[in-house]
Amino acid sequence: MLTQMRFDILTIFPDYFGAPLSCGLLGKAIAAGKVSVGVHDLRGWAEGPHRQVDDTPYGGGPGMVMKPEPIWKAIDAIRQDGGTRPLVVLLSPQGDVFEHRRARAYLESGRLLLICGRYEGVDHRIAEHVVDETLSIGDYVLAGGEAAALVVIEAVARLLPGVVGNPASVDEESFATGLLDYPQYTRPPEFRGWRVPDTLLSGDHAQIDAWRRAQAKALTQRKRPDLLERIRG
Ligand code: JEE
Repeated sequence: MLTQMRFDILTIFPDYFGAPLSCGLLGKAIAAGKVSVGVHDLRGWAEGPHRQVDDTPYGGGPGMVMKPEPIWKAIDAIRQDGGTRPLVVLLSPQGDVFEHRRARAYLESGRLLLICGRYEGVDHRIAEHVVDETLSIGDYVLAGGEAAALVVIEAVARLLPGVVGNPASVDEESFATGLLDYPQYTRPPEFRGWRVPDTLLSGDHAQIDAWRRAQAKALTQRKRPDLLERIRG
């Protein structure tokens, strides 16, 4: 079982990653040496006085496309340094949709290089010939790959042993079990007339477990029947 994870990020906005990598669970995992992240400025591999990383699309159309040469040089340089060769992932609206199962596979790889485009995306030759896979975090359009890269890093890092406080919680959570979470409550027992379900106040743990299982199942049936289909196969 892997106990450490290395992430490399290629971006034209290295500053974007400051706060997210220093706060909360991820910040702690990095401080503890369980996770390491290298943020690489693509412009360092761009040519000319303007360090140009984009150009107009062949065939016309709106916006700009990221040039292949700086991205290829950067990937080649980043994957040479450090021990293990990374799995190279390009964030893109056209990618495979990110899910828990893939987060686990990324953890097993030990090292991930995340390529963040901007503008209208990256010259297709990079997706076809250079990267190992193309990934989307969902069916909506972002302004670039950076926010998606953070989503992937957070989802993978929390699967490392010791990153989440209680390790049992990682295996029991919804996308590991295939069910949505049961509803959670805390004090007070009554708030503005809204009461916590009596079962949870009963102290009867067999009854509480049964209630939670039933709630999780009913909620999944109502909101995500697709998840139940997948459990049944
Ligand atoms: C990487 C550039 C911006 C905006 C045009 C959009 C027309 C690219 N789940 C996810 N959503 N978006 C991304 C993502 C967005 C990116 C880049 C990832 C690099 N952009 C961009 C608009 C368009 N197309 C789709 O419909 C057709 C293209 C992402 C992830 N991961």
